[in-house]
Amino acid sequence: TSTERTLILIKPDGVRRGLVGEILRRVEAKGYTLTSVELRTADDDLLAAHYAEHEGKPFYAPLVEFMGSGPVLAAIAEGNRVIEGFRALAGATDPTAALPGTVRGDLGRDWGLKVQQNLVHGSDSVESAEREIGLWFPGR
Ligand code: DAT
Ligand code: MG
Repeated sequence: TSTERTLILIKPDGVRRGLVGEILRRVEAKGYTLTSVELRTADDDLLAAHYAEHEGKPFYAPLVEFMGSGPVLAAIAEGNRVIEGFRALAGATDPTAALPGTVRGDLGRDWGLKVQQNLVHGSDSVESAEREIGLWFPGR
């Protein structure tokens, strides 16, 4: 079977702007199942582990600061090829480049250099999904 799990985060900009319902609606409409959902403000240790692959990059510090600036909605979604499928729903990393029809393309604002304010995170591989789920939802 190709049923997979992925970690979805609705970032602080999405929560602040009241887009939780709209984004989760799209995930469910696609046919994915939400198996865990939690709203929380992440601490620096969690964010450092989550974004370890980006440590040392110029956008790392502002990214971690932004991600800890308010509550995020963390969710586990399950479904057929959900890792690739959620990233397709999310759209390109830069909201300016993200296509219409995607979360970032339809709802993302152009914040100039603040590419980190792109509403959502989705795991990019089976390995990163399991690693990230272990960080955000220990034991699940
Ligand atoms: P994605 O979230 O599409 O998987 P990523 O893993 O490469 O993108 O980067 C993680 C986050 O870091 C991304 O959602 C926004 C931020 N980011 C990435 N590239 C950036 C850049 N060039 N400038 C500013 N922020 C960036
Ligand atoms: Mg990524």
